Amino acid sequence: MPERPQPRTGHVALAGAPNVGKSSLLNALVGQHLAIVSPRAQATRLPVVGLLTADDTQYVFHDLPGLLEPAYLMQSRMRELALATLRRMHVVLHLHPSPDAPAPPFESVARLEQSLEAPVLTVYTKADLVSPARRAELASSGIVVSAAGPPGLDGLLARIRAHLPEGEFEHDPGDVGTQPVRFFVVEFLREAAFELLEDELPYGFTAEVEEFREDERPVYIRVTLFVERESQKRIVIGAGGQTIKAIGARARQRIEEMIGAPVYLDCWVKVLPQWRRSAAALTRFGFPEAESP
Ligand SMILES: Nc1nc2c(ncn2[C@@H]2O[C@H](COP(=O)(O)OP(=O)(O)OP(=O)(O)O)[C@@H](O)[C@H]2O)c(=O)[nH]1
Ligand SMILES: [Mg+2]
Repeated sequence: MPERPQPRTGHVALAGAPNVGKSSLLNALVGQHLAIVSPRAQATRLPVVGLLTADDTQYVFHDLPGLLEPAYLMQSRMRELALATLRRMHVVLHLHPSPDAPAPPFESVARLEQSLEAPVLTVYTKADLVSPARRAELASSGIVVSAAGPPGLDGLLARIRAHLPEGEFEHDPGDVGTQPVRFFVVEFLREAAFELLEDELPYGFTAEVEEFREDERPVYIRVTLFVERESQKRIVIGAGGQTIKAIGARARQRIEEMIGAPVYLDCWVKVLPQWRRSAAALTRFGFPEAESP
């Protein structure tokens, strides 16, 4: 009898510049809308973990915030978190949009001082936006994918799998995410803010779960939405409360899909000036302080 192959389990980063399609690819890989997506850059602030267990292989994907030159404290913490995650991966996928190929070296995109131990695979995203001939050309220097349909993701998975170590699964094969529902409540509110608020507003927007009563039906979730200025608070509330109602309704729908139960989402808005530049506020909102080297 041939021996059963050992299971493989490994950690895989989806990394690259902002807006290249990292979160969309994560969602396509795990088959669920876990990570928020927006046509506007810098939607992802904190890594989102997505799991795919296929036969004897468990892929633990880490969707990272886009790598950029930080302009203020929140962006510094986003970058530190992304770099710390990159250093513990088995494989790093460097995502770059097919229409903007070729991809620059990952070291220059990430401005790494030391190269990574893990292999870096170039992945050309948004392949549906280029011609079949161009896709064939790009396939000689990278893995060509689209989150919007074919080309399929099986080729990508096969390429990743070859680099994953043998080892037991770390998570239940049926699991898709690892982070608490509270994390996704904030994310889905932020996604609704990207969809419904204009200009700079979504960038100064975040939320915090104050109360979560999951044994009740509907599940009761009370959140505070934070903005940086009084004028923004008025916009978020909207005439007669219509904007905050719309934001809450969109987020609630996503939360209900995730937990499979009806939800009552109770939203309140507060002003927290300059929270993106405040160490205390950022720590409170889940952006860890960098570990000292
Ligand atoms: N046509 C097409 N559009 C895509 C594809 N993947 C992503 N997009 C679009 O590209 C935009 C950015 O996608 P995201 O997945 O949010 O990109 P990201 O790299 O996670 O962005 P940040 O988190 O902001 O760094 C969105 O408008 C997506 O709908 C794709 O395969 N094809
Ligand atoms: Mg993203």
